[in-house]
Amino acid sequence: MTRLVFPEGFVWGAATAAYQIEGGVDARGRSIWDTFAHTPGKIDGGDTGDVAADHYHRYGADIALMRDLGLSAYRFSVAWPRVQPTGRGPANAAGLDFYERIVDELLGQGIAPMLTLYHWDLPQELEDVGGWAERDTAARFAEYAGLVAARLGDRVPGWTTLNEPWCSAFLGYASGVHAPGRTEPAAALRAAHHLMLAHGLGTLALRDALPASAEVSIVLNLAAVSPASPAAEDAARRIDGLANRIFLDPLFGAGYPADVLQDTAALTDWGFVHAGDESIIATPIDLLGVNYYSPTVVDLGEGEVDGPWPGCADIRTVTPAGPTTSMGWPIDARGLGEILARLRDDYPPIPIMITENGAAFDDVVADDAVRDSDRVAYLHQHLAVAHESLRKGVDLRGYFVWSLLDNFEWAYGYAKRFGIVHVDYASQRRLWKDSAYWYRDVIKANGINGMA
Ligand code: IFM
Repeated sequence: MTRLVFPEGFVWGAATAAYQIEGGVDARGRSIWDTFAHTPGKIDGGDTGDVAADHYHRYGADIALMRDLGLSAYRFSVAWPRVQPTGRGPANAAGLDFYERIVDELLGQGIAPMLTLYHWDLPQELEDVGGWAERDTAARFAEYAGLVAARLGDRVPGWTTLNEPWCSAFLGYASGVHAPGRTEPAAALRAAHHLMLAHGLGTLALRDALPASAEVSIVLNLAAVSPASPAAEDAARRIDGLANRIFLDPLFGAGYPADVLQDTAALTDWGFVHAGDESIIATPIDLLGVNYYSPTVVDLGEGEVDGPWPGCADIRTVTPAGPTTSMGWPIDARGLGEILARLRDDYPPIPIMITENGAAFDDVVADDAVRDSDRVAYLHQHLAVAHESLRKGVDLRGYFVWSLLDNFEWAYGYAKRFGIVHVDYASQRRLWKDSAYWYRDVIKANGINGMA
């Protein structure tokens, strides 16, 4: 059996996000996800993140678990309303204390903290005055970034401004399946721009406060888009514009793509993009995070009512034949390779990390074990593609599994389990799934077996 060995120093990590695992809601301000989750009918089973995996109280044991896995890095997010309960004003010291404890504990265990400032939990007071559809929210984000950096900048080597602005803008403001639950396609495009502006302003604020050695990044959920038939080629171009190029082009200095502006002209004149915004968005970063789960296949046809793609009511996404995860997402690791190759070929050189990759399956606990061979196979396939991409010249520096723990999967609540460690929500007991043992061995060997 061939061995696929990763380069020395390759970062092996796991990722989580504040609202999905922390709980501890009484110690912070309210976010849009508190409001959304407590609105009847929005989340499967009426679940909320009030307790989640109770990481707020159990972070010490969870970090010991990370150490036992052998992680070299841990990607987590800071809940903005813990730091600024209303989204503006001075820092709440107790909120920053909590993240300082996490960071110090990680460093003590030899695990590099990789901190994300925004993984979707906007303070509710900011949404009350318009949320991401309003320009001022970008300025508020930069202020918040500066506060976190002032406290933790001396110890945290990796800083991410935003996680998946596509989801914040288009699931939050167009399809409304995520908080704040708005179905206003024009506002979704405004939100996309203000998120990117927040990224740029946030990067500038971080640069002011951080030592030169700190690395700043953004994490995008890029899509490998393909047409279901030749007739859908233009549809694929339009979806590619809204999934990928609307973020990547301004990030790398090319400004918003002309075809995206044209495709969405019936919704907005893009007057919310002010002179100078695009150069702020293009402020250089050190690293690009890529989250990948499944490919996107599109066809012409009636799209969803209130779909996530502004101006694309004539396009639908289709699920190709083949295996899917319990989310109904097709399993096809080739999309990851396509995205990495495209970044290598079409954009300026930049180090890349796969900052999320993983799968939900219907795990069963039996005899104190979770035999999740489906998840192991999924991770194995994607790591093989990551290795192949390295061989083909992609500057890939690390891989983070999503997720360390089972957690609150947004609109699906606790019904979907992405963790390599099982969480029994009644007892909060953690149980390593087979995938956790497998990942521990991968990390130890710094490699995987070649695919059969
Ligand atoms: O759980 C989410 C995460 O918060 C962001 N990326 C996708 C994951 C799976 O849906």
